[in-house]
Amino acid sequence: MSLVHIIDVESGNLQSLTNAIEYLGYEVKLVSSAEDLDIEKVSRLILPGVGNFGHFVDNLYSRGFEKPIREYIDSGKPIMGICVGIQTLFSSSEESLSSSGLGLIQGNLSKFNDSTKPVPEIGWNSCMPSGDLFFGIDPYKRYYFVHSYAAILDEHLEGKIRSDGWKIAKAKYGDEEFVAALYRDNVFATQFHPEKSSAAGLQVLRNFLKQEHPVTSYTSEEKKLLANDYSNFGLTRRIVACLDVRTNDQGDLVVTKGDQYDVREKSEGNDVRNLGKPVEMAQKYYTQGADEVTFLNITSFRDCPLKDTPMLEVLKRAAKTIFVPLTVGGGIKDIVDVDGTKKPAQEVASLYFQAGADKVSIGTDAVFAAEKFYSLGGRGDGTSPIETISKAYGAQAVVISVDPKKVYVDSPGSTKNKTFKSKIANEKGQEWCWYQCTIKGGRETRDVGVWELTRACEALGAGEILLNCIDKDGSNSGYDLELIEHVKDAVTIPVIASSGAGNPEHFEEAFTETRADACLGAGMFHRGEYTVGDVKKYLLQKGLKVRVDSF
Ligand code: 1PR
Repeated sequence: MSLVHIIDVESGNLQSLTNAIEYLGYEVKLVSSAEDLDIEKVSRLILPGVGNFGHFVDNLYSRGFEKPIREYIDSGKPIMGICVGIQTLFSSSEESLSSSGLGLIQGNLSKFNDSTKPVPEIGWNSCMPSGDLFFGIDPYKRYYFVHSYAAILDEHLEGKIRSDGWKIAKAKYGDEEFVAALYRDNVFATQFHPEKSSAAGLQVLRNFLKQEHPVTSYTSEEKKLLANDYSNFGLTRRIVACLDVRTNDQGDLVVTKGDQYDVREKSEGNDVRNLGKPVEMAQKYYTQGADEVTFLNITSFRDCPLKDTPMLEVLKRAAKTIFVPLTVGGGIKDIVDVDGTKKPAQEVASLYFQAGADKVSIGTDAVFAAEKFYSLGGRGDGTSPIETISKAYGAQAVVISVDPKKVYVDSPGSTKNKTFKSKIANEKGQEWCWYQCTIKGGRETRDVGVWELTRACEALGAGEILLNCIDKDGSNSGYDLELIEHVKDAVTIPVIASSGAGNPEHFEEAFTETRADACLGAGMFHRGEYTVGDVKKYLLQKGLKVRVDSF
């Protein structure tokens, strides 16, 4: 079995990458200190990175990796950079002006323009067709991107990179073209995450490891169906499958599903609804084509010893065979372990990242953080889990899970929170409304609106919003479209619509009538009424681009 070396400077996606390479039949050795990088013995080297450019390159240099990496590159043996790994090949980034990259490419990285599209770019994009793509990168397949900064191309930068002998795979996010992958001699790098890009990404990784450049051909019909369009900034419509997980009365960890968050059967002894086993169900949705899988530990407010958290084991097992992004939520907060030791939220999150999670989602603690943000006059003090996790792992790793309820009022003056006039009046004829945030899975309401909460969390460093709706949860009546637009008006980070999906039409409705960046489904998938594939096929028929790995 061949050995692959991965540079380990504690960046978030190492476990996922390790899992993907092992799945392809290779052995992995993580190298966390420069002394252990014996370049004579290395035949394939990977430089992965996530999070902040400065944090990553400074860490690389302080651990003495610069010299051996340069020597390895000079030796002519294959090296591959991933995400911040590709960025490290450039000279600098607007993200951290005081830090320098390796400078193999004399160019700067800059931030996407967020006045025209959500930033970070999170989702499945494609490379633009061109005659000289490499390592089997396929313009009709989709790859998972998650980043705010990129080598954004203008004529000057593109000309310079090409004249230095690099081949470029270009992608387009909204109106900006950027470097999706690069290749010259023995150096290959991708801005996307092949280890999180399902079968298409694994293929690219395999091609690099084997040093092969296959080309897939398509019929003109297939090309028409699969070709990218830019109606959603170049991203496919992202479908997320969500698993609410808890222990039932028999002590088994089960996937459950509530109606307005009530997960107990109305009859038959009032048991917790048991819809299946978390890992098996997650694998099923991955096979059906889910673009992401989210696990929510819905009884996390009950404390349990950190290392025994059953969700860690779920994540570890799921991440071994599921190669799309995994999010885990529930209990991401500062905790006091049973032996009395304090564990900061960042440490809790890091255990999940090490287990294979790509993002953590924060519910209850996000409400507390927003309340504090406003009490400090609109700023954070650096201590909230949103701030600490975002600083260490990047904004893209921090999702805010919101559990709001609609509240009608007589007039906007009736509350300090942002209101709007709903098209759906209540039984009293009231039209003005706001959405009140709750904590502990809807058990307690707080005097903070979803508008205020999401804006505060964005300012504190969150990268995405998972927008549930207690009124709609489990109703099969479609998403709350007004709520989605209300939140899209509040923030520029991506918003995942959740709660209420009952059929494929509801996904189409949310994608065409709102600016939802992704749509999440739970009950309709768990009950077997529709598969993720059914939803995707329907959206494709309606002209909405989705990721399809195979027909
Ligand atoms: O507060 O940070 O510990 O996180 C707890 C997490 O658990 C939060 O993300 C919260 O949303 C979630 N949660 C808590 N209680 C429940 C419950 O259902 N009793 N589930 C719960 C939230 C919402 C979605 C659901 C959609 C789609 N579930 O995950 O899957 O509403 O459902 P549908 O498509 O069937 O309508 P913390």
